[in-house]
Amino acid sequence: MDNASHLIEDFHRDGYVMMKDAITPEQVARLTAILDDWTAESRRHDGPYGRMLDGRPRFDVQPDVHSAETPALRRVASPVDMDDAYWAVARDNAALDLTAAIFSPNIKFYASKVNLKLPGSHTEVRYHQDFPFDPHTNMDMMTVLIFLDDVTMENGPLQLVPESHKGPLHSLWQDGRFTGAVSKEIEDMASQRAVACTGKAGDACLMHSAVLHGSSANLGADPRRLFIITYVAEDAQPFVPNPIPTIHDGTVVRGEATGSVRAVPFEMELPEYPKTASFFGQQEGQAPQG
Ligand SMILES: O=C(O)CCC(=O)C(=O)O
Repeated sequence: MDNASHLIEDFHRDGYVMMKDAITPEQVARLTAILDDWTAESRRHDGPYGRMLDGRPRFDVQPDVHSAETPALRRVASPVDMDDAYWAVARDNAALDLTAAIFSPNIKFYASKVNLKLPGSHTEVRYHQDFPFDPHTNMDMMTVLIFLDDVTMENGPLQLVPESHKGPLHSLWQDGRFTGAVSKEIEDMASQRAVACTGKAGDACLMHSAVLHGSSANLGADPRRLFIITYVAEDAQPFVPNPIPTIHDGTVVRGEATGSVRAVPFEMELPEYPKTASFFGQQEGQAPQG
């Protein structure tokens, strides 16, 4: 069995797979240099700022922490709309090839973001599955998390629950409010079973959209920054507007456009379109930001 077959088999069993060198050191250097500039710019702002396609702020910062002295930029929405280096990586990388081998030769780009955990930022992600944020007619949706820094046990690695893609879709609504996070009971179960995804800058974690995952704060001295891309099978059609709108939504990045739809049965509550800069605000129960 060749290496790709191993990775495909591991993915179907575990719901995720780690890939070494998904992008080149030169690409890592270029993407992080751009991110360094964006982080420097964030020092001049005291709250979420910028504008994405739907008018919400593009850059999100950690409340009560972010300042000129301690920048705590935590999210850049749709970097592919701002810089061609990000789009070049999103439209062509080794993890995309593996996604096509796993799901379908025909793959569309759906969304992208950078999640940052800068030292001292206290940014954390509560447990959730991605699919209930972005329901489509079928579940061939891949979240590719590209490491822009070495990810260690100290700097807040992604924690995910192996094989959880075979289980139920969990509600992201708690007590009548869309929290973007699973219930306390599911969270406790998840945190006991989760494994950490660590690796070198340039590596990637490919995660099925139904895998339960979250991550805790960066307790180290080095940043942990991820370029996160969502790809879907070309015949998966969305049920809701894209919460991270992009000029590249639906671009076929592998194979061809067939214009078809494939549907599988499932039941879930529809998500709430975010009113804040990012899902961090939904997870924190923040009031809408302008
Ligand atoms: O940044 C992380 O650790 C997890 C990212 C994530 O789950 C998300 O943005 O949906």
